[in-house]
Amino acid sequence: MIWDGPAARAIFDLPFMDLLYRAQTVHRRHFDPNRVQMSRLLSIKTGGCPEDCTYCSQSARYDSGLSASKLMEVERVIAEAKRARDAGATRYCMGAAWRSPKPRDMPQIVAMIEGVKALGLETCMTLGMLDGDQARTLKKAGLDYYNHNIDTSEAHYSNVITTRSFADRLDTLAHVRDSGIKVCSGGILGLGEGSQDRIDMLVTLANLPQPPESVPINMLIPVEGTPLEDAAPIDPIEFVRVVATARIMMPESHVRLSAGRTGMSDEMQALCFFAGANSIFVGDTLLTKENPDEDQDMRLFARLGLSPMVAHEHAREPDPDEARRAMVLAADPAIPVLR
Ligand code: SAM
Ligand code: DTB
Ligand code: SF4
Repeated sequence: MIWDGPAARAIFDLPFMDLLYRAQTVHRRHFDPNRVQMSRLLSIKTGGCPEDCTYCSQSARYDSGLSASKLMEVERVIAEAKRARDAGATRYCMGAAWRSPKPRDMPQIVAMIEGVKALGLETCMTLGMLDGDQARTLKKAGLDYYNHNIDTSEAHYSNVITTRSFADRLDTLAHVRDSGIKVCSGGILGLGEGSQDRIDMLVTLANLPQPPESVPINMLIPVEGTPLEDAAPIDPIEFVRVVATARIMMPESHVRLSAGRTGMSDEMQALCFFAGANSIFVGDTLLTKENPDEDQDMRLFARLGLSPMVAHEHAREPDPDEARRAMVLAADPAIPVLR
């Protein structure tokens, strides 16, 4: 199913109530609306990154006050993962502040994947750009997911990052997909982009040869010392519109409410879950920045009657006509409801 820009725009621009109703309707066709998948993050290599991503605390080009560290010992990663598993995590995501992994780092990375997998956890990594050989090596080690965000639209990309191109990102996503690793790819809202950039980003993701299994929607965490430290915050209603549009355009993907939840009210998060977000990061630290602590998340879940998704729980039976139906209806704003 190929999405075109005008069809995506028509969905995004629906009256808010119609948009949310449609998103929730699509969501219920594929997922249990009261379950949310939970992943835990660990920074296995922090800071000192050569890339110039203007939002990032870990770029060596900006003084965010972060001190750089070396790649973590395998034993320590496994011990942290075990703690996370014992506390209920089902997927473990490991992130490194690299442009791409160096050949000398690969054996250590492979050992981490094997060790974390042996604990019975799903594994996810985000290590920057990969070539085909690297992707195959990670797959062979047992990696389940690879996170690699396109971050924003192609048009806005060079305003945010100049040390690599949008096409480089798509190349890595193709290597990951071809290797058989599941794809996690999304972006950040609040990078000075306009609503058309947000829609274009979703069109790119939805039109990949196969949409990502997981689509993180991050809200910029403004980091002091980076060029985006004073970026204007995104309107929460606009944020929810993006989540709802992502849900309608990628009905079988997990839409992940990622960075920035400490800057969201419970009500905003509830609207995001209603709009179809069904995955979060748990634990009080993301890679370097804050995240709500687990008590806070458990209180929110209790208030909303949400419960954690168990490992390997997937979308309901695929419905090949879903996206087509949404697109046809989007072209006719006189029809407010999906039937
Ligand atoms: N270095 C690797 C890369 O960029 O692909 C992996 C780690 S990187 C920190 C992972 C993702 O975190 C980025 O692609 C970006 O979308 C997100 N991110 C980084 N800093 C952020 C911030 N301040 N606010 C929101 N999201 C952020
Ligand atoms: C993603 O999209 N968000 C996560 C994960 N993928 C690796 C990272 C968020 C990082 C937030 C900023 C920080 O902690 O430094
Ligand atoms: Fe490096 Fe990733 Fe941060 Fe960009 S987002 S500076 S590549 S760690």
